Amino acid sequence: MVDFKLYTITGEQFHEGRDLKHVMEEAIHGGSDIIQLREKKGSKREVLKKARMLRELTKKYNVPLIVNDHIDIALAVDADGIHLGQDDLPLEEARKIIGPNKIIGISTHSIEEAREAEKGGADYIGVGPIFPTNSKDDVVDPVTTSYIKEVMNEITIPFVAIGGIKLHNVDEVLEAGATRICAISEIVGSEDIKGTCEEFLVKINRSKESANA
Ligand code: TZP
Ligand code: MG
Repeated sequence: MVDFKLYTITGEQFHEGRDLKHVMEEAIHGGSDIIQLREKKGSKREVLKKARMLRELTKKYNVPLIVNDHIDIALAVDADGIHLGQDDLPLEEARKIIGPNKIIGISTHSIEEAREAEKGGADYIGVGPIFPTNSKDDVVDPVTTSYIKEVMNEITIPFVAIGGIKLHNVDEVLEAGATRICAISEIVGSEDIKGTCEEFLVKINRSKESANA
């Protein structure tokens, strides 16, 4: 079973000229324990090139690599899995293509979507956007932390909270019950990427300890 605490997704519009490899390597050095290549603009070949580079990087550190949208590219570079949204290839079809051993993550915005993903054999779900975000086009309204509570009560597969999560508001997300956090802009747009990841992890770990106390 896949498990992780801090999920970093690429978002080159926030890199401010910094190289993709450098940015993601800093996130890994800061403790990010799963990486997603999310590339909405490039040609297949450009995305493939980035996926190859990130595969090499994540292998070096033994961190799972997930590719957003492109099942063919995920297979071509032997990524650990794919992440799909509600308008992408349905889970059942994706599973047929990618096989039983790869990770499939599904974005969900409602408990109905979460139930469907769980029933269909998703390995984890994204739960969000918790807060408003400018990192995604056509984003739905924030689902707020109340959706986290619904998922906690009912869904047994791992879930990761996403959308507008920053160091200044992550405590609210953790208090609602999330144990896995995903961010784009707060991490890859940070001046100190490694330090930002470390700070997220301090908060995640503190929240886990108090939940277990
Ligand atoms: N899916 C739901 S919200 C979101 C995605 C990809 C964007 C998250 O980016 P940020 O910068 O952490 O708000
Ligand atoms: Mg998608």
